[in-house]
Amino acid sequence: MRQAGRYLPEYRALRAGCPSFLAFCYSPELAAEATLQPIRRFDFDAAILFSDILVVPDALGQEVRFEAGEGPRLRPLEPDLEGLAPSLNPRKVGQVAEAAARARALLSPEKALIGFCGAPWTVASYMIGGGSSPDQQAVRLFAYRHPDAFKALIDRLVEASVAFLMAQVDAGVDVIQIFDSWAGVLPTGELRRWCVEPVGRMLQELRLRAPHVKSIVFPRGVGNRLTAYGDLPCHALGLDTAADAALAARALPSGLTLQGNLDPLALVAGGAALDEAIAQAQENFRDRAWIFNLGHGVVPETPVEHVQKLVEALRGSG
Ligand code: 1CP
Repeated sequence: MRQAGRYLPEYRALRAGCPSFLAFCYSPELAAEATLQPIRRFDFDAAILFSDILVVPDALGQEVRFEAGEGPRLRPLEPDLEGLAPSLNPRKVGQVAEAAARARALLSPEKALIGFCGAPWTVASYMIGGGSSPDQQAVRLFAYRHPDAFKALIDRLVEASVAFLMAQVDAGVDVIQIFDSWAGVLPTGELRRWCVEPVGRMLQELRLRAPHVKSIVFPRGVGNRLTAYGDLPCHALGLDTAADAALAARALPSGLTLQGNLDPLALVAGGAALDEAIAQAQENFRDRAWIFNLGHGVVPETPVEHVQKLVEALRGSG
């Protein structure tokens, strides 16, 4: 999850040495090191590549900046997509791929390395809106007012995102995850059109080009529309904190692995609240193939000892 490393003092120390977040993402040495830090400390089963979903607009030539304490800022796109390159900057993609190759070489073989990208809808929401917004009004209005231009942007992002993922696959990632963090703001028809269908196209292409690679889709905030994802050719579906895990476990095809969905704030709180949340998750997913995860990113104020305790509790229950 995003910001997974920020609660770790060793990440903050490494990050302090690099003034720009994007420069950090494009440094193969720093990004590989940040990828491995949580594994060294907690011996997790899988590492997630240190990068960001906004590397894709940046590598397509859109200006992207990360302001401290403010989140990302992008120069908003014109409706004609003027200024956007037809394909990703190969040098930038190469640096991310090199980070993945280094991390894979340093990880022990039994640990999985997860590569990722944002889903076209979520990446487009930052490209059109110019930053983060709780209801994503700008991109939703753009999609209603300029459906042809928006379709062209989504198609460009499908292609660029598959290329970005394939560069990571060729560098050795074992699993890819597609983050659709803003899927939940859309009405159901729009959700199918701008989220489910384009992500489905990406998965089909990846299946053809990298049949050995496993895939996880994380459509945050979709509630009972999770069932719209049941037919996608992915291996696992990530559930967010607010998803009804027990209902999802009953409603989704039994061959689909579920991932999730402990509340990141239960991890901050620790104590009885954390014990209860762990027990509840184990109960909810009892009869399913399940990848334990949080329902969203680790928040920076999470005590490191609580993460240690969580790992011990999960391992202890075997
Ligand atoms: O300086 C810093 O440390 C900035 C914090 C940070 C980090 C650590 C950002 C800024 N991105 C990341 C890395 C990141 N992003 C990872 C690597 C794993 C790790 O954290 O170690 C991953 C998987 C992401 C994915 C990502 N980036 C998502 C999808 C997941 C999610 O959280 O929903 C999204 C939406 C982003 C955009 C982003 N990156 C960073 C910020 C502040 C934002 C905007 C978030 C928002 O709109 O609220």
